[in-house]
Amino acid sequence: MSLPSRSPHFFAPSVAHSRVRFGAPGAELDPAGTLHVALPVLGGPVEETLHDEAAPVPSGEGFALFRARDGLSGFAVAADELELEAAAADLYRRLFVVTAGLHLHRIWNYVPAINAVVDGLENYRRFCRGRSLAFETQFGQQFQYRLPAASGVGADRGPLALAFLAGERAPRHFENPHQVPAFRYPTQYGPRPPSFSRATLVGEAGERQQFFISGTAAIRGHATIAEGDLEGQLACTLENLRTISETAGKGTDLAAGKSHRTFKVYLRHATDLAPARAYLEQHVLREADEACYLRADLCRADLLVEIEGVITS
Ligand code: 3EB
Repeated sequence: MSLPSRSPHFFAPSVAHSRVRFGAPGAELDPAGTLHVALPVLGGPVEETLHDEAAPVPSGEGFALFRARDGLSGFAVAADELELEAAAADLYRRLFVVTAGLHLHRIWNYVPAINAVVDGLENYRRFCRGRSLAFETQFGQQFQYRLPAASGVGADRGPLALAFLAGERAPRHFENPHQVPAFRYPTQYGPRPPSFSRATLVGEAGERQQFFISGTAAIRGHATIAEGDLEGQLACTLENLRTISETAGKGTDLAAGKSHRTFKVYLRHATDLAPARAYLEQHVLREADEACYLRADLCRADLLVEIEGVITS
């Protein structure tokens, strides 16, 4: 296995950062190495760094790619005119080209008009069908075992955009025993299920580990819990975060005190910021943690909040 061919830039002294920047008017790649996405920032940092000592790598697939010591990061934005299912299938096909020979570690999906229904099918479900078929085409029937942690959230403006981390290290993927794996959700949630695992762990015990927790919400089995009740959804989401952390060997305290932790909190209603922040500061966040609050529509119309984490130890 090897990273994509070394570019002439690889040894250049200029060091790039690959980042996602929130609060933009629409999805856009800028040549300096930033993916801009249209999620309003409610609180916390406006940017998320994927790699901060990276070298740009040329890509023939419309991806901005960055090679760093521990892997490859990159972004792409779909063509504006593509229907969402076709856009998802095309973005993922290109993703598999640029990450050939590597393992996918983490994916973020930014889906415009995520809850809009187009020709009788919700956009998120269209996106899921395109993504799932692309994974199956690439990896065959067993593709479920290769799905990395992901988030799939709404953006106020498109086009569809994606950010990823990949690398040579083989990841381990985890499921939450209290949740049906998303890749096995029944068809009441859409014709093809979402394609992600609940968490992905990269690195062996005793060495540097990155623990990626997917977007996590108030879902038990496959049902949404505490409809219309922010505090009830926060409590269920937090239990799910603790369970997936325990399942991956990181403890129910989400490795508090032993790790660098960053959380992103997606809120459907900007007016939920104050109560959500107060709840999380009381129940999970520590002084040393980074937390970013973003306004986003979520993949089920009845979800008010979704939380993801990156825990590095
Ligand atoms: C859920 O548990 C909530 O479509 O990539 C969370 C994380 C969710 C990732 C995705 C969707 C995605 O089903 C939604």
